[in-house]
Amino acid sequence: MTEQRRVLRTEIPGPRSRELQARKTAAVASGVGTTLPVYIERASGGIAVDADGNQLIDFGSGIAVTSVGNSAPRVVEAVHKQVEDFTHTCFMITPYEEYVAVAERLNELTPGSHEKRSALFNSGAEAVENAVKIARHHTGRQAIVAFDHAYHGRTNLTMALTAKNMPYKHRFGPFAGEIHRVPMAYPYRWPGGPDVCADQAYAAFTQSVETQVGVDNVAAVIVEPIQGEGGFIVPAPGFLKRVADWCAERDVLLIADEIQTGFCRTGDWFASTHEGIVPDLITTAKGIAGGLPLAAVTGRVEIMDSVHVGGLGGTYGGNPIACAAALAAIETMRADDLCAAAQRIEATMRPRLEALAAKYEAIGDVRGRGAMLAVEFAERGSAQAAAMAAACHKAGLIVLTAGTFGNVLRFLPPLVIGADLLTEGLDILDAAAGEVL
Ligand code: PLZ
Repeated sequence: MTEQRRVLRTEIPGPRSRELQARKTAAVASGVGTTLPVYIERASGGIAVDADGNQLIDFGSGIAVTSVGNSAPRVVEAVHKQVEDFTHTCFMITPYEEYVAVAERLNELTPGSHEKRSALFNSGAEAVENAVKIARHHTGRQAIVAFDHAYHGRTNLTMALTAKNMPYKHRFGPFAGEIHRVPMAYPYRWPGGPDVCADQAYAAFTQSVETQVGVDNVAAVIVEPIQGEGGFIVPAPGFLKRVADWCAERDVLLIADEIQTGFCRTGDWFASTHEGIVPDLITTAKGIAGGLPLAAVTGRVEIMDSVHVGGLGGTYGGNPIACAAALAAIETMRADDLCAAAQRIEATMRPRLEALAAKYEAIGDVRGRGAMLAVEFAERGSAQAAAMAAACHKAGLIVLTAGTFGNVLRFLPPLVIGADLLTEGLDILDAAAGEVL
C-alpha cells in the first residue's frame, strides 16, 4: 500500500507529467479532456502517486468509482485469481457463476424487498440505455421524463436525457426522441425560495407531464436521487417521494439512476433509501467494482422478465474479471462498513464546509450526503470554482467541479481515506479559499 502521506516533489504537474501530456496532445483526440493532467502511476487509500513522485490527496475517487480505494486488497486478490482462471467466455454463450453472484447481491442490496432480477453491462450510459429499453418494452409506452440538471451519459439516448448542452451535447444532435424535461426541485436556485420548492416543483412536474406529454404515453420517469454532474443537487425534502407516489398510482415506472450515488457513497447502500422511495428499476455502475468497468440494471421481476430472451445483452456485459472485482468490492463495503465510513466523512467535512461558507460570501450553498458533498458559489459563472480547483490541484489535492453553471466544487473522497488525510485536504481547501476568494 502506498504511504498515506501527501508529498510534493515538483510543481504540479511536474516535468514528467508535462512530457506525457505533450504525448497525449499528439496522440489522443482532443475531445477527451483531462481535469488535472498529472499522470498517475500508483494509487491506494486516499493517495495517488504521479509520474514525478508527487503524492496527491484524492477527493475525487475517479468520479465516485474507487469508493473502496484504488487497488483495494480484496479486489486485487479476486482479480488476480479470475484473470488466471479465465478472462472471457461471453455470458450469453457459456455463462459463469460470478455474473449470477453479482446479480444475487444486487437483488439483495438494492431498495425494496420485492422479487428482483438484474442484467449486467459495461458502463453507466449502457445501463441507462437498457433501463429505458426495458421500461418501454414492459409498458408498451415511449415517453421518458427527465429532469433539469440531469446527467445520464454521453451515448445518443443518454445525451438526450442529459440536460446540459456544453460540453455534453453541443452539436452532437439529432438526439433520441420522446424525452421530456421537467424542473428539478433545486432548493438553492428555486425562484420562490427553498420553502416552496418541493410543492411548486411537484406542481410543475404533474402539470407538465399531464398536459404536455399525457400520462398514458409515459413509460418512465428517470431521476438521480442526488444529481451528480448537475451539481450534487439534493432534491427538496419530500419531492421525490411525491413523484414516486404519482408514478406508482399511474403505472408509470420510476427509474433511479444511482450510478454516482450508489454503493455506500451517501452513507447508505443507495440514496433512494434516504428519500423513502423504492424505484421500479435502478441503474448502478461506478462504485460497484472498485474501478473495473461494470454496470447493472436491477428491477422488479415482472418488469425485467417481460423482455424476450435475447433482447438484452452485449459481448462484454458482466465480464468475469469485472464481476470478480464487484464481488470483492461489495464484500469490502459490507465487512468494513463503508456506509458508516461515508457518514464519518460527512461528520468531519460538513462543519468545515459550513465554516467556509460562513466566512466567504462567495459560497452560497453547502449540500450533499455522506461522502458526496459540494459547495456552490453564488455567482453562476465557473471562474471561482475553477480557480479554487486550480489552487487545490497545485497544493496536491484532487478535487472536481460540477454543476449546470460550472460553479460547484464537489468532493468524493474514497470511503477508506484516513482521518488525517481528510483533515489535511480540508486544510488545503481552507488555504485555497484564502488565496482565491
Ligand atoms: N448516470 C448519474 O454520474 C457518469 C461522467 C463524467 P458512464 N458520471 C460521470 C463524464 O464527463 O463523462 C454517470 C452518472 C450518472 C450515468 C453516468 C454515465 O456513466 O459510466 O460514464 O457511462
